[in-house]
Amino acid sequence: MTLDAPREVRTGRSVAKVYDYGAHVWSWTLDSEPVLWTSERSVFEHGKALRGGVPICWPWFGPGRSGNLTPAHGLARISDWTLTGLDESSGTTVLRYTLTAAASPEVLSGADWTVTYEVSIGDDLELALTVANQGETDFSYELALHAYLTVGDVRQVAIGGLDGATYLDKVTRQRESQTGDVTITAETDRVYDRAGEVVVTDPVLGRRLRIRTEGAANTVVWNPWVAKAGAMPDFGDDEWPGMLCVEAGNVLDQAVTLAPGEAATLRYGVAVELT
Ligand code: TA6
Repeated sequence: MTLDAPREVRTGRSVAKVYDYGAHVWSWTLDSEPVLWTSERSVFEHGKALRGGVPICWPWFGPGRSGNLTPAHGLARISDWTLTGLDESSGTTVLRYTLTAAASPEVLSGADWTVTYEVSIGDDLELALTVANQGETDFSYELALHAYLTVGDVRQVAIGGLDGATYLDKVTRQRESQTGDVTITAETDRVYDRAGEVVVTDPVLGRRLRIRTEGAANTVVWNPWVAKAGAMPDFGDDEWPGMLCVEAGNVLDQAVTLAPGEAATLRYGVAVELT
């Protein structure tokens, strides 16, 4: 079943498209320049993930901590969220979405929870996702805002802010320590044990993307490179140089456990600076 058309949000400098499906921020342009990346090969079918924008990975990341959970990255990104608010003021539009155990028990069974997601579109993009435990028992989850960013040539970008951080290299399955800026010279799939501020310097597009996060323990950096891109039907073979995922989350041993009545918020913001 094809998806309902996305909501289009226009502010002074921004145009964004957001699907209620997955509460998926699909595209965002600032001064007509794409900041989020979208694949021309993405599918738009209920039950399948979109390829690009900012997928919400919840309540697990990838195959989950056990390594055998499907669908990859959990069910939140392929579920119908409810728009519960839309506010426009002084050049910023805020969309509010909810996903609840009552409406979507299959997403995380055996617990009573509400996920609220605020998408703020203006001169910056600000995302805030809150998970609340409304039940009588603890529950745990992994979470990531899996942002796909547009870059001029991923082979020429420098990713600052992770110097000295340890990381799991999911390509080699080794734990490593980062020295200096992260550069992309092959398939790259790393879960860093640090979050906060990351700056993607893009000499081809003449800009820096400044990413600020709160409530995250991990930064994930991903580019599939040639072979992985060629193996994904919803990813064009020649698209990989133009994209870079810089994700914020709480994954693997940084998964979150909420006691009854507790809530936790993950924030992810992108600001564009011309160089
Ligand atoms: O965040 C990086 C990653 O976990 C990669 O391992 C790769 O699987 C990517 O996510 C995309 O996952 P998806 O299920 O959307 O194809």
